[in-house]
Amino acid sequence: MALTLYGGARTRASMPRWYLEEKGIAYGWRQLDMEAGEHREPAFTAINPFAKLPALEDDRFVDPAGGPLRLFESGAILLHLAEHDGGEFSGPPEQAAVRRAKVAQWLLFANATLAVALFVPSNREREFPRLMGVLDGLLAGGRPLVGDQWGAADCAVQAYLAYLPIFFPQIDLEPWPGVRAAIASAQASPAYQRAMGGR
Ligand SMILES: N[C@@H](CCC(=O)N[C@@H](CS)C(=O)NCC(=O)O)C(=O)O
Repeated sequence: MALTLYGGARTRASMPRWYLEEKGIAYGWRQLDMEAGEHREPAFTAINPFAKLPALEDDRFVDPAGGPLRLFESGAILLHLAEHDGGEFSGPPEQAAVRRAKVAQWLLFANATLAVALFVPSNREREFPRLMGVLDGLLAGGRPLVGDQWGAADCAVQAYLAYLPIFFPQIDLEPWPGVRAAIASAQASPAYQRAMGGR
């Protein structure tokens, strides 16, 4: 299998896994037993020295340092998949460059800005409503964030938003119908349901 995704129950591996499932990309799935500390064992720290999930092995590419390409960070994994499997950056080079830059922007936003607003308690009061207000407007029409097809940017942003009812059911999403629709559309996707199956 060219692509092997390493994940664990209740980890962000569900994000690239959703992308793979949604796009119908063939991959192997290795679920590590985190409670048993499998992610800290040398077999996995050879793939991600930080011992965190997800990680991806792609043996279509040879790392000049040796072995197949090994990637950690869900955003980097999504960007790689968007490029080589999702066909998100095909077409005229200038348009492809713009789409690639925008996808990178949304992946970084999701992982560095949105995730922090959600999961760092001190940010949840001030930063979170500010981000929700803007996202709500951007998501309102149900259009993809980049280009005209659902892609890595939508996957990352929707996956974090869909954590809201799971981790913070007390947060009232009533003021943000666009955000609620984005969550509902993720939850309704069979590919998302399969990716979240291990939760
Ligand atoms: N920014 C990283 C976060 C990775 C991360 O923190 N993964 C958690 C699970 S969601 C993990 O593996 N934690 C295990 C540990 O820290 O021991 C990403 O998006 O991939």
